[in-house]
Amino acid sequence: MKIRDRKGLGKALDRALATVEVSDIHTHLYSPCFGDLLAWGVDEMLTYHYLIAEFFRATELPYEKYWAMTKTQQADAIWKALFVDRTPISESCRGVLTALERLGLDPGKRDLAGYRKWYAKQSAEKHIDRVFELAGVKNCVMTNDPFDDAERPVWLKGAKLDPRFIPALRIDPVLLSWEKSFPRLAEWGYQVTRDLSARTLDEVRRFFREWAVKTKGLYVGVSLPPTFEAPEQSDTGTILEKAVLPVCEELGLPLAMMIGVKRRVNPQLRMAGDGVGLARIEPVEYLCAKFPKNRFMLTMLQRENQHAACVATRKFRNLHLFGCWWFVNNPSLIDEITRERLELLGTGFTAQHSDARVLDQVLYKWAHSRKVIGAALLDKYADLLDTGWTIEDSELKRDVDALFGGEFHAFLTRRL
Ligand code: RAT
Ligand code: ZN
Repeated sequence: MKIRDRKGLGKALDRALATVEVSDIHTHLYSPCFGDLLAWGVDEMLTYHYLIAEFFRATELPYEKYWAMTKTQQADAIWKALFVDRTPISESCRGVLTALERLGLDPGKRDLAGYRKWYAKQSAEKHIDRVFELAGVKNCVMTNDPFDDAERPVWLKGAKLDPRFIPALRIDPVLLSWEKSFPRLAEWGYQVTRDLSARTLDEVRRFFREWAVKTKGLYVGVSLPPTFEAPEQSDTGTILEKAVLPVCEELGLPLAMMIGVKRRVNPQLRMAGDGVGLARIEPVEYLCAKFPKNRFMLTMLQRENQHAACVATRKFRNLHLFGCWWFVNNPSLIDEITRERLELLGTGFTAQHSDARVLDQVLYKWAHSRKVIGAALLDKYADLLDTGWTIEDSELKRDVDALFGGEFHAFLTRRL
């Protein structure tokens, strides 16, 4: 069906956005076979680290006192400070309310006890079905770290994955802190030493290969600091070029680079204590040019890095830009970044990932992003109609599918 005007466009776009089945390509969710690692429920949402950071600015409670509380007490304290004593206007707070509303609970009641009661009656399996269906998400990519002591045993005894949860191998410990990590590799039977000798690098490659095969990871991922450099004469530089990228090429796996995080700028906040910094784009350009047979994925944390990331993506077919990550996953910035990307890349990128750590968060992250991305798309299509170009319903659906996961999955197999 041909779309003739902005009104028709709005309707067709709403339909496409409502029916698109999202592939959520970076989350911290786990298949149910990992047991308690899959977080869900209202207390988990309230104690999300994004909210913990906001809580500490709204309370006089000493850090240690908060960390000594039970999860329920922490959730109570956050609820009181951010939802009762203040208006929950921040994106992370609003997210909790959207998720509750999507589940049929009434945020207007402000009834934490009632929400808890409702959750207590749900089973994990049914809740997963419900959340995926309500969020319009068909699958999500996990973050699987062999160094995680809770996760590793599940892989070792053979994880029986729910197919909606797709693995991705996370490699931060080996790539970023070799000095601390090599003794663990040695403990697990790899013949490694502190210095990155040829024999050690051989074994590091064996480690990556074995875990990539064991997890059947869709890609290999790492979060990098703003100071990330390549080429670099360092343990990280050597491991990256001599172990990670060769194995990625051999197995046809992209390396996802998430650049810009400054870990623990306030250590008292623990995992809520990370900050952001301006990164250089040159390392990305160097890697894409030097390793043309490798695929790379890129997301950057600082707002001021977004434009350079788009331009680098234009230059390399082996680079895929994805998501509005963490501190830029806010409506005002998603709006800006999506428009910038559409203008520079057409539909050749992944508009969003959720980064959800709590299952229920996919409800709000995708609801909020759909709305903002939809508004940006509407304007862009309207500009096309103004030229006299015509647009079919089916083309619009094709584009939306591409932006919400289709383009990424095509990138995985596109010939380089
Ligand atoms: O968004 C987050 O929850 C962050 O804490 C990080 O996990 C980040 O997304 C990462 O994957 O390093
Ligand atoms: Zn993440």
